[in-house]
Amino acid sequence: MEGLTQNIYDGILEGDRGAVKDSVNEALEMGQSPEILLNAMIDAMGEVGRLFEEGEYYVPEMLIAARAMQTGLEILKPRLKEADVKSAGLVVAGTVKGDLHDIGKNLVCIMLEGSGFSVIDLGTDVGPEKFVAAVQEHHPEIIAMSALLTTTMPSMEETIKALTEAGLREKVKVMIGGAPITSDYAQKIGADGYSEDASRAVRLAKSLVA
Ligand code: B1M
Repeated sequence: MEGLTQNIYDGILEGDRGAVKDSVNEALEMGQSPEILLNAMIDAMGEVGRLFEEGEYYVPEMLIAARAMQTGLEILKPRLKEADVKSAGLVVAGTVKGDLHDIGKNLVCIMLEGSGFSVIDLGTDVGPEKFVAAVQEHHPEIIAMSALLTTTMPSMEETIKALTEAGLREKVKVMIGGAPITSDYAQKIGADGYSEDASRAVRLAKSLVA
């Protein structure tokens, strides 16, 4: 059984979706607890994040690792629900209005899910009104906004203003990220936090709900 858990860990590090899928299925068939398998996946993703921060992994390695993890997560999801694993918090995520770049945002969502957060992904081109409606409907702990274009960054500030106008700003934390975003910009528009990559986004989200 330990071998299978190790295979899952190694499969994620190597971005080997087939190995992850087979090992997760086999371990579940043998009665392994989904929580133990999830922990192996989270550990592996933590290691991927560390390797990325140290410059040993680049975006392609991080992406294939993330896809491998997503493959494992899809199999585990229904079992985790059955096992009633407590969520670390609910995040509503989206790429802001006018912006169609979603690779980084997807990576952030996968890393958050892999770390125990529940994520509602609103997709791309998400305007302030959609974020506000999602907060009213789902009551998340965190809104996570991504922007890759300098021209779409202002939509983040508009969303924060729209949350304030709807009386929701105190009820939800706002985190932002994306290539043109800086922590100065986050401060300027009144966001609660900024992170420059997906693994730091997890640390930020954890600190925001602590
Ligand atoms: Co476009 N694009 N693009 N593009 N594109 C950029 C962003 C650009 C920098 C390229 C360039 O000119 N050098 C440039 C923006 C210039 C600027 O505004 N300063 C640009 C442009 C101009 C455009 C178009 C306007 C081009 C055109 O049509 N003339 C157009 C706009 C379309 C639109 O959005 N309305 C456009 C279109 C596209 C494609 C559709 C072809 C494609 C997107 C496909 C997709 O996403 N499904 C695309 C791509 C692929 C890029 C580049 C090459 C790569 C982006 C990417 O996916 N990176 C990009 C150049 C570049 O970044 N080098 C570029 C990999 C990804 C993992 O990184 O998204 O940065 P990233 O996410 C990171 C961090 O930023 C962070 O974590 C992630 C992982 O570590 N992060 C967060 C992201 N979101 C976060 C949220 C968080 C926390 C962290 O908390 C909430």
